[in-house]
Amino acid sequence: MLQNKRLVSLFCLVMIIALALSACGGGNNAANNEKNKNDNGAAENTPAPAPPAEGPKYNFRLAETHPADYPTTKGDMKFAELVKEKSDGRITIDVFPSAQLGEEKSAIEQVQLGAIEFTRVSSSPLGEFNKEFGVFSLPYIFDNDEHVWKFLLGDAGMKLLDSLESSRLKGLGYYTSGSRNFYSEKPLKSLEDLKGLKIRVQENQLNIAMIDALGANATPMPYGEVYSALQTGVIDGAENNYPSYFSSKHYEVAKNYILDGHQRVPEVLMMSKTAWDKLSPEDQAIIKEAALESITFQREEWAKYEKLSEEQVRAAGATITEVTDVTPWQEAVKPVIDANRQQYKTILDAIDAAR
Ligand code: BDP
Repeated sequence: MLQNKRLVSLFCLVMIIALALSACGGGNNAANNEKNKNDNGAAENTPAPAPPAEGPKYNFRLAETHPADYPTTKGDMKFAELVKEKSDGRITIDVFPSAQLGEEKSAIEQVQLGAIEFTRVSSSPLGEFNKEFGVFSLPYIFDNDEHVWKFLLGDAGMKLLDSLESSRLKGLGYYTSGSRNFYSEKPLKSLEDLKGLKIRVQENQLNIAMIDALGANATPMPYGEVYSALQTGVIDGAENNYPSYFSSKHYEVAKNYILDGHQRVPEVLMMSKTAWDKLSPEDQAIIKEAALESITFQREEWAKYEKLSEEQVRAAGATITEVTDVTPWQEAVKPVIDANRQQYKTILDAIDAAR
């Protein structure tokens, strides 16, 4: 009797250990969980369809600030589509537009922690997490879009993207964002008109210095709060490119737009370094390739939407002022460039060389 009891206990112990071992082996990442589900599913419902491809399955999330029809979101979706195609359906990425997963600063933090796997953000808030990216907040450093892209796609631009690794982020590619201009409900015909206005800026210290140098007062705040801040008079104005000015409807509450083109701040598509490190080299290559391939599509979408935005805001009655001579603006912000030249010397030299 005693002997039997001992045997039963021993059997139970062996079973518990076996169960514990199998749980450890299969449960340490989402991909394995997913794989186990399929294995179980296949055993229950025979005949099972053949799995689409060998290798682990992943379902990732991508945080995006803009709405679904905005060119960056379209770029994200193209990227997701290419990843799915290249992985034969093994890797899927769900794009969450309209800041559903949080405003950009919070999205970056969540991606650093690995709570969200991907995000597309502006270089400006990114500059608070990785100093190098602050360079894009320096005003008037690029001549035009061609100049920006010559730099971004060159060695220095790609090295800059790689530098994100030190901030627990994996830079995948850049998207375009045109040039940024000031707007206000108050008349904006010249640099003089900007004096004393309270202007919302992206959350980056260099923007505050730039606004000070232009004689206005900077109010950093998340993008999603700008419309009501303009409406209630908490701020007098803001600054952004045509597509954002249009899609955010800021033109409804700030109808004067002055085309000084002070910044060209690239958009960055990136992944959590933690999530990246868990991928096989083959899957990493799929993600990197898809990101780079989606750039051309995003730039084409941008060109169309930029044109449409300009037409729409003009049709809605916005007053657009061209700046024929940008020299006084550039002179006003020169102290900001001078104060930061040393810190950004290598990148600024590369930007100059791409001219
Ligand atoms: C837009 C960028 C977006 C930023 C926004 C801003 O595409 O990522 O959040 O500007 O001003 O141009 O915060």
